Amino acid sequence: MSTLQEQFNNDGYVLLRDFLDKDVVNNIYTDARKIFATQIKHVTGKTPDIDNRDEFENAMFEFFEKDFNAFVNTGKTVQHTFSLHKLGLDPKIEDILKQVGLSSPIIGARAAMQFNSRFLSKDGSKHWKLDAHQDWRTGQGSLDSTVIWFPMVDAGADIGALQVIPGSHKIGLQESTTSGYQGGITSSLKEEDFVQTEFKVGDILVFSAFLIHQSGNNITNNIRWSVQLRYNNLDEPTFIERGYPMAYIYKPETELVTPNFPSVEQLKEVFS
Ligand SMILES: O=C(O)CCC(=O)C(=O)O
Repeated sequence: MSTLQEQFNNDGYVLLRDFLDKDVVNNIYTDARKIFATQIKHVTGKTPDIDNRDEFENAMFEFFEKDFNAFVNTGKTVQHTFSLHKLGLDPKIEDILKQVGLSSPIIGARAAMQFNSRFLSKDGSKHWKLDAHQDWRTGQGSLDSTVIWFPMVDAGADIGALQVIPGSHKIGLQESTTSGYQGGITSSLKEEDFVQTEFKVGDILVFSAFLIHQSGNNITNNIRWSVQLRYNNLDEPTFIERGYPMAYIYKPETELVTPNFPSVEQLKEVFS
């Protein structure tokens, strides 16, 4: 067994330094900011420089305050960029999954992105950070289901990089308030058991879906932009026995999002 796999099996995670090309990470980050910039202009009339971090993020906060619905939908739209999904399928990613034991990796859930800041939460709600949880509860895939997490900006304790409990992937599935994203483990956990991870752009955290982890506390005025990739192993016997369950549900809206839209004229214009 390789040292990497031994470390992964023991601790439930490995933090790989300088693993991703910084340009690849930056493209995903840039695509997301450009999408937000379009709606920021539409909603606030401003055109902040996406490379001026404070200026751009202040405009994000203003957008959030002015049109929450458009902000939420834009937040969903940035989850669908080619750059993000290409990375999720990158041979380097496939290779590292194989190195930690997923002989036949398959996507467990859509690649996802988060932009965490207390300024992007309503009325002091904690939606911008996740309590201690195990991702397996949301994915319910193979027992060796694995998550890759990385920030798109340098991230340490101050900006709330992930905190993990080493070895906690072996203590079983813990009781939780719900299985949704906001569910938290109900048993008492000791704060001192959590290890604070720290990242430079390009570093990635690869962890077992059973590893107990939580968002750090972003006390800065900046947004902590991050990516999460989730995989299962098609060869894992209990996954096969359980009929390859797929606990993620994607479904369309039942009602028209924009009533009485589009008009025939608008369609004619598009296809003229
Ligand atoms: O990025 C975060 O703060 C939390 C992410 C996380 O825990 C997860 O995606 O499972």
